[in-house]
Amino acid sequence: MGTALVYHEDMTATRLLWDDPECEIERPERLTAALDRLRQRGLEQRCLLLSAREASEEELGLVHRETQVLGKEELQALSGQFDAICFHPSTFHCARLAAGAGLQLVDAVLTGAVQNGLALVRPPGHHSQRAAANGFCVFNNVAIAAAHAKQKHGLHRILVVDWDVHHGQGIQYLFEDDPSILYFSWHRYEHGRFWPFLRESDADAVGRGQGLGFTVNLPWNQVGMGNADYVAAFLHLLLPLAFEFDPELVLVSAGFDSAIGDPEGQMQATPECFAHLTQLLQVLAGGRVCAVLEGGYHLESLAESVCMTVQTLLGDPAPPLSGSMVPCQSALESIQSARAAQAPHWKSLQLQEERPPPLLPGGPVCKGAASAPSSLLDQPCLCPAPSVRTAVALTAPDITLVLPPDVIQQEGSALREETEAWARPHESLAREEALAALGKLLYLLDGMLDGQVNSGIAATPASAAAATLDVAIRRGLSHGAQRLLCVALGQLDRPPDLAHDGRSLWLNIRGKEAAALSMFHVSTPLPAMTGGFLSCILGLVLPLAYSFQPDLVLVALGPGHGLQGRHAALLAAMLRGLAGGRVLALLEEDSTPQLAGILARVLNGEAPPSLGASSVASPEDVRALMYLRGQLEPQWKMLQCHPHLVA
Ligand code: X5A
Ligand code: ZN
Repeated sequence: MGTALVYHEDMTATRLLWDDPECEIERPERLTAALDRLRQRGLEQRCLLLSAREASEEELGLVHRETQVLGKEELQALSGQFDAICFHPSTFHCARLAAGAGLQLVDAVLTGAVQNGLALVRPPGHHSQRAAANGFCVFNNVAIAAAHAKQKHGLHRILVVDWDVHHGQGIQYLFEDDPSILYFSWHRYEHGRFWPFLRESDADAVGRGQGLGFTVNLPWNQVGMGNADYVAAFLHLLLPLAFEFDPELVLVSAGFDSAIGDPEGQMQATPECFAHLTQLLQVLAGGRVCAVLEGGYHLESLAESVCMTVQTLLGDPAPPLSGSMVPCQSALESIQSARAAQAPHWKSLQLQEERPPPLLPGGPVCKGAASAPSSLLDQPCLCPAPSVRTAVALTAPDITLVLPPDVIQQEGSALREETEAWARPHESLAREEALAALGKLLYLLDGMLDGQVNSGIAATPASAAAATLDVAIRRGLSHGAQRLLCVALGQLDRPPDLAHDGRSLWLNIRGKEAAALSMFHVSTPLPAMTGGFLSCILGLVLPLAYSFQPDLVLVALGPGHGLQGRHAALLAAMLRGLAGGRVLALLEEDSTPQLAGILARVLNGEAPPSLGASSVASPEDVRALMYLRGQLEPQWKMLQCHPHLVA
């Protein structure tokens, strides 16, 4: 449905007219550098370009008490009345354009003209308050957009994700008693020693009155937070609440001063991390994501991070994250204290916050290697952009299968002789239909391993699902995959003679018990309800996957998988964040065209349908999850959300 890019050159006009070391970083080049890079990458050309308009007095009045227009001579005097503000004669025009850009973006998304978008604006907005400019911000662009989405589009639940490195106290103040706006902010805090030095930026500020629990602060008490810390914050704090909240729209206060190189933030997250954060948000609200630029003062880092965000909004898979995925102790302390502060207000956190017994009686004990071989984790994943994003290789191409125009139905098959050689060890693959399906799968898998195709779907005959998956794993490992993640649903056993060399991680989701037979061999029951399914994905599957850092993902829906279509779509959408989106889904031959269709669209970058208000996880589901986390946390560090569990 497309991505909007909202911009107006006039927003480069406001600039510093006198010496002020605090304000000088908020420069016009921030916008031009980002835009130039978007052009260079061919990303601007793929967007629907919208020329920003000025917000009206009435629209500004949704959030602000009064606006004044001043003569130049008064500007410096006026600036002095605020914290970190330097006005320019063009400031008011720019600020009205910035607010207007946010409104246009929300209108474009909520009228269905586009699926999502980014507004590239100056001045930023999230520090601005009802009657005070603050921290380079004049009007609160995102707050105005949120109020407008409620008032003009009748929305009832809006999630605001503020990934800027500063606390958007302006947004917090404006909505602290409003349960229709869930405001999440992480920010450099250093126990209150970082600007804006507010007590109410800490984790225990959770909103007031009706809005209790709808303000979520995650203060970072150290600098240097990186990819693992940011992804852990999303998996263990933001996303559980966001799914429970079930937003109709996601607004992002998209500041990139939280990226590596920024002089304000002093953090370590690489630009690719913003592709992951964006992708993780796209599973909410049917993919209606509106990002509005806030801070970001290192031009190179800003430009790259903006490209990563736009690229992901356009549906491209996120590049793999670099560096080891181990959250630091200070990050875990912060995440834990925010979870504890929010637990009284959110069902999805309650059960998990009560520490369960460490072991289930009689459960097997993890006897894996002490840690993942670091040599394996250090190898870079080479994932050049494939020419085909998604290919579907079904045995009997189904004419009722409606696919987006850029998803291709693969006709090709691997050579007969080669297919037979791979099939030979398996009796169940001897039949003609099984061989035909295998030939198609091998052809598709080779296309993916060669880098021509990014993701795909292949069919497996019901009688040969396990054997087909076995061949796919072996073929993947012998033809270039360094680390293969296999998520197997239903009656599929781990191939018995698959090597325990750390190159494959097997996760089976199906009935019965939770067991970690080794750190590379995990099995967990399929939760019956949406709430349990979500905690399984966010609390187990994704942390394992992000820790393992695979370069190929197989998702197999085997016999009796029992997965609902919308759950399968969510799982596929989220696994697409791994391995540069190199995900192969294996479906049973008699799966419905609807299931194949929804998976194809999701693998191709479309948003999964929203799950709606979700049920709570059952106590048994939570128990299974907590047990596995206890077993596996020492090895797979992204599972951690409690600092004291680590030696
Ligand atoms: C939007 C933004 C930062 C203000 C810092 C003042 N403002 N020292 O990043
Ligand atoms: Zn900032």
